[in-house]
Amino acid sequence: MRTDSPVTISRYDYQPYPYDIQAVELQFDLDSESSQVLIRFEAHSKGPTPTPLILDGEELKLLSVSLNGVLLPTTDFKAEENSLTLYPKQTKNIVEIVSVCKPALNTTLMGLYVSGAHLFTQCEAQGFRRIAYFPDRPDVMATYKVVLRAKKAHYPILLSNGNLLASEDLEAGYHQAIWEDPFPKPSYLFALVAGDFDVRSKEIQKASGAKALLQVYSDKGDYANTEWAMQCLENSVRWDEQRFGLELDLDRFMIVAAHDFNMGAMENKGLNIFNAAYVLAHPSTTTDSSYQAIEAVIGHEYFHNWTGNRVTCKDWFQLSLKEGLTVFRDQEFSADMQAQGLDGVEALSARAVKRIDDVSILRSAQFPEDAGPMAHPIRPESYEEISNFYTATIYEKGAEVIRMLHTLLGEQDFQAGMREYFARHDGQAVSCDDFLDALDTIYRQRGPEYTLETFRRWYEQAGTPTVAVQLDYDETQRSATVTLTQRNPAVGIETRHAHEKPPLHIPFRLGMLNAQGQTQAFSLDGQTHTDVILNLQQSSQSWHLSDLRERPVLSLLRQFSAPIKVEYYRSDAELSLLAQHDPEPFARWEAMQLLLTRHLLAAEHSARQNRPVLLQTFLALIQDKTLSPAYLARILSLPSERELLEQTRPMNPQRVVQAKRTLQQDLGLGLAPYWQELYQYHQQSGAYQSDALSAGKRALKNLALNYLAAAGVSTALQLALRQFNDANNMTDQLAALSVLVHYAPPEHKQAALEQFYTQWQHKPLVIDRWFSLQACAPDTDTEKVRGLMLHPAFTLRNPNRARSLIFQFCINNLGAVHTQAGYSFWAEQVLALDKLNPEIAARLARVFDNWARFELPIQSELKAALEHIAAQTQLSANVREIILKALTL
Ligand code: B3K
Ligand code: ZN
Repeated sequence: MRTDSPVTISRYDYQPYPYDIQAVELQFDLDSESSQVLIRFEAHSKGPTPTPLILDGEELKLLSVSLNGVLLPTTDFKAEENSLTLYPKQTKNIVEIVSVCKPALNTTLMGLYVSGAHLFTQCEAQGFRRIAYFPDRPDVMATYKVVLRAKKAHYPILLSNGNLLASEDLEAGYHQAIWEDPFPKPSYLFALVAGDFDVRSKEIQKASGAKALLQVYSDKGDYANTEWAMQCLENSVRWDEQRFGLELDLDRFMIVAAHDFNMGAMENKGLNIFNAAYVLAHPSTTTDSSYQAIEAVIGHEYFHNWTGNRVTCKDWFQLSLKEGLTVFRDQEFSADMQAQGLDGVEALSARAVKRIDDVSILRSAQFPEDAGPMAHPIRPESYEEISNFYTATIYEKGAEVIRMLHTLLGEQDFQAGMREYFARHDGQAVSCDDFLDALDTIYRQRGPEYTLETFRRWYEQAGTPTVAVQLDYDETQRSATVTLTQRNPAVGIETRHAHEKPPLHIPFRLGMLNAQGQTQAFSLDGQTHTDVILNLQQSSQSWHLSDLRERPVLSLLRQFSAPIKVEYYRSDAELSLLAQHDPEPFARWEAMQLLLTRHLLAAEHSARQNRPVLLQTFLALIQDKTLSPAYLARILSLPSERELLEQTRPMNPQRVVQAKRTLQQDLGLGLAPYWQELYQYHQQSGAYQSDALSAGKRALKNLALNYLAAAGVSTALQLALRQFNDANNMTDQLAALSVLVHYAPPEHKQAALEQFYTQWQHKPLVIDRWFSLQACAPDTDTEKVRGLMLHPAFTLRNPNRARSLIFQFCINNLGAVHTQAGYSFWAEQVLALDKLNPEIAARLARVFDNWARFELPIQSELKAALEHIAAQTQLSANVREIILKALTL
């Protein structure tokens, strides 16, 4: 906990570290109460005269410092709260430091900490300094040799990065393992694990023919729940070989599941540590969306082995270099896995489902961030606390930027650019510019007008651009002019010196339909197209399209070709036509979303009058036999409350909640027989299958059940109860419980919740879902949440549990959290969490970033809650940065 004044770190202050650090050796005497760590490394001054050698260290007890074999008296070094400075006299030095840390007292889950009966580490971004004194920055890369010693009875398995060199028993019940990682790495990729685990192992043959050992470690008794993780890991290895030509560079690759973990997972070299929620899977306990999330996260961490580990970041401002690129890679991996074995329209539709899911996340998490006080470019200019910058912008918008590069270059040239990037920078710590330079070299080979110079602005500019579309159709000439005009207004802190920013390079994919909804070809620059990418690079540009048989219906921003907002007025009839016929499945879904959003946000009276067009469009979609169940489930779902809220001005949560409830009810009632039919038709018998087709059927069936229940159809609750009791998988059981929690009378709801708890009380990941469902229930208020916090299964110390109850309530229960009591509860929990785990507390602190855009009195009530937090004297740097930035605006 820090109370000193905030320090802003600027991208322009970068200085290379004055020493080359080589050959790090670590010796750990592990114990949960107190672990002793010896670190030894060579430090060679880069300049001819040695400068002070400044090392980072946090919450460490320093025992001894030696320089070149000489134990230093305390007068010969400077030990401060967060650093240790040595004063070498020669350019080549050997440093040896012994310190102690306290894993059991470490509730931050950064550095070395205890989870259950195990010890884990988390070092990214700045956790290594909580383990040993060292230059804890990503551009200091070294090889590591690690000796782990511990009581064998407590910690029979001892793991670290790289290859196991030796393991042996020692005296008095102790044992040791020696690991060596041959690849130079920054300290943030260091990891160790100690404990007793079940291990699933599989030997595979790499593309080159060499063998590698894949392993998944889990708590004792969880062996049966790691089959899916192993399959995903093997698929990841294969996919990276086949699509990117990148092979696993190690003989051994390990994944370990931890129940206490701050985020999803961590890509430590050869020893990935995972939140158990992204490893453990079993049909009876894991939903379809979790199966897919596990696949995505396992892929993501594995893909970091090249994009992040082999080539890493020069400084933390370059975080999107590894994160945006790796999210793009995991998104493509998941899309390829979902489309596996399909071709043509079916493959397109499967990929579109993944794209829809990704864009929905972008819109509900990143768009608001980009319009609020934390708005930052994908390469930020400054930060106070780096862990606050693991944001949707760095990850999700970063991935969109890479996707645009992929669109501009095409798969073949994009891969050539990747090869160029690795040829230039393998083994280095580099910048986003270095990445762009490699791709630009390939792109420029096409001709003088092909350059990424304008495109680079995506790395400098925050904010979601808006592109207005204008269509001028000339009936006599059978031609049209399409004009795109972009706006990049000031956002966040920029609004203080309001200025419009320069235009970006926006690849805008466009297609055309005729009035019957058939594809309409057109000519552009002498060539015939059915689909084209317009390269918008100026504030406003026009394209002249000819050979049009009739007035076109525009299909805009196909595949969501850029992370922007489109402005273009269309009638309900035109949106309905696109929703029924657009051959590009993303734009088709988008048209339906626009139509639904318009109805949801319209005044209730006019919205209800216009219901027929919605009902007719839904009906046409339900009866369209070419659509896959997964796609149908997406296109028939309403936009999330959070996405809708973003579109109300000023933001009005109660209106959104009410509008969604009413529309669900109307669609439920208006199409009841069809929902009933869909529900019956997509029942599956036999053993659970996690594949995309089976998951799609479950999603559609459960959506139908939800509509029936929302409409108050008498049989819906009986169907839900039967499904709840008979389900052979967690997707169906949880969907049924959700229906009961939302729509059943209180006594039935309570009975179902109790039954579920009794059934799953020994499965923490399922109990997280039990808390979440209740956190989001319409009749839950702060008193109910406080009651649940007293439940013996609740603890604030476990991030998954805190997220399942407190975060879910504050983020997703819009009806209940937007009350005076809700805001006080939120502020109270931010402060309580801040005492334990500042990184997690700062995440909760961000929930009301956009307080100033709410209607009154919400706005002033939220401001008061923020001010209450700001007034505390003992805030962490993490929470303080978030709250003060929110209040500055
Ligand atoms: N690189 C880690 C994130 C670390 C966050 C630290 N506060 C997980 C990932 O993106 O793969
Ligand atoms: Zn990552």
